Amino acid sequence: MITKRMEEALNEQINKEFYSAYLYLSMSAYCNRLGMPGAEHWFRMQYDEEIMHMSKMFDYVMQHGGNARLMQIDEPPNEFGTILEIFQASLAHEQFVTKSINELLDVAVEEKDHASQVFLQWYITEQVEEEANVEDIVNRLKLADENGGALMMIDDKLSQRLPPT
Ligand code: OFO
Repeated sequence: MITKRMEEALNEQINKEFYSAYLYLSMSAYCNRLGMPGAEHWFRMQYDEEIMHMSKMFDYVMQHGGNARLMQIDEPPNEFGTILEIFQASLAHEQFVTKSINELLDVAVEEKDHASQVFLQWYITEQVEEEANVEDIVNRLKLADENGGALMMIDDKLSQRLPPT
C-alpha cells in the first residue's frame, strides 16, 4: 500500500509522462511539416515509449492500492525551429524529466517506501538511456550543420528506430 504523498507524487509523474507523449507527438507532426520522415518516425516511436512509461506507472499505482488520478495535460508547443533545435528541446525536456524522477525517488526514500524505490530504479536507468540517445543525435546534428547530404543520412538513421519493447 502506497502512502497518500507517494500516490500524489506518482500521479504527478504520470501526468508528466503523458505530457512527454504529447510533446513528442507534436514534434513528430512538426518533423512531417519539415519534410524529415526519419525524425517524424523517431518522435513517433518516442511517443510510444512515453505512453509505455505512463502505463507502467499507472499500473503500479493501482497494483499498490493507490488511486491513479488523471490530471489535465498541458498543450505542447507546435513550432520547434530547426531540426537541431527540436532535438535540443527534446534533450532539455529529458533533463527535466530526469530531475523529476530523482525527486520522486527522494519521496520514496522519505516515505520509507521500499517497493517504490525498487520500482523507480527502472526509470532512473531509463532516463540515463533517454538522455544519452538524444545527446548523441544532437551531437551528430551539430556536426552535420547545414550539410544537406549529412542531414539526409541522419534522417535515414532515425527512420530505423524500432518500437519500444
Ligand atoms: Fe518518460 O522519459 Fe522521456 O520524458
